[in-house]
Amino acid sequence: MEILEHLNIKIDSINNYIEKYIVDNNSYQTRIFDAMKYSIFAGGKRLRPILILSSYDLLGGEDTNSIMPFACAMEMIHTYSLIHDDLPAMDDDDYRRGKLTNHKVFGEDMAILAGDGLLNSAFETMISGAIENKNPNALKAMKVIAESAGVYGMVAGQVVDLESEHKKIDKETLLFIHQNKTAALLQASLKAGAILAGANSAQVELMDLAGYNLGMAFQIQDDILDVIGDEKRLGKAINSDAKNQKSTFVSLYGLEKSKVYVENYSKEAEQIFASFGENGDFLVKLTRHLVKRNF
Ligand code: GRG
Repeated sequence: MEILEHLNIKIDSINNYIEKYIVDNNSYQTRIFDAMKYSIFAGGKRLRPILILSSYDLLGGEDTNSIMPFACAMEMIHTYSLIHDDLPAMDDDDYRRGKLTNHKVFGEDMAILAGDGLLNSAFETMISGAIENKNPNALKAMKVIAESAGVYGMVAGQVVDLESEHKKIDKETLLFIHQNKTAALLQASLKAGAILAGANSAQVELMDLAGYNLGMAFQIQDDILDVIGDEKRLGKAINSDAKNQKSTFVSLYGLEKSKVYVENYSKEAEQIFASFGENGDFLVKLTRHLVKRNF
């Protein structure tokens, strides 16, 4: 099966589960459900849930449906972060996933709450999943996911990213931002999938390293696309980093050197996935697909 066909099957299945987990109880707060659903069903590659499912498969997990709460929770966390990142107080963007940003449609107050709602729903979904499915490793996986999104992970990356606007920063600071803002959720996805499959600590460490390398390649490609990408394909404005005077790999090293960094980081990830033999094929192809993307 071609990678795109494979990905579309996974995306459909993830979307069906997200529908089940975000349920409007038709009470007074209906608008929050409209706002949450607007952004989570606005498209998106569903990369983080796909990574959880794929690493679970890779490490011998046998009941994919039972880990859907964790996969979908990761997408809820990611979508919350996009809604908040687009707010006027942060990056102040008008388009995301090809549609007006959440605050443009629902107002800033509701967009903040939609993000809060999605973040909380992620934990409600995982806890319900853990109780229902009795996976002995569920708590461990939730800890990894929670840490990746918090003040030792994505929030930390966002803090330093915001503080670094209008400044020239050094490579170490840029690596800190990229690792925490972007790679942390990818690392956590691959680790959580492995943990839920009952992998041993050496295998979980390998997933961590692969996630770091994939995450860095993914973010540097994002930096590149912010300069040379096509707005229609990306579903958002380009030159956003320049507008906010952010340092990126492209501003620090130029386009050509940035492309070499993407290639080197992605090769590291691919080698780790390939070390699992044929079972690693999907993740090798996914890595290639992501770093060659123009969307
Ligand atoms: C608000 C705490 C907080 C964090 C925000 C996600 C984020 C951190 C900022 C968004 C801007 C950005 C460039 C983030 C880096 C990660 C990234 C490339 C996000 C876009 O992810 P994709 O390409 O998006 O997977 P889709 O729409 O496909 O899900």
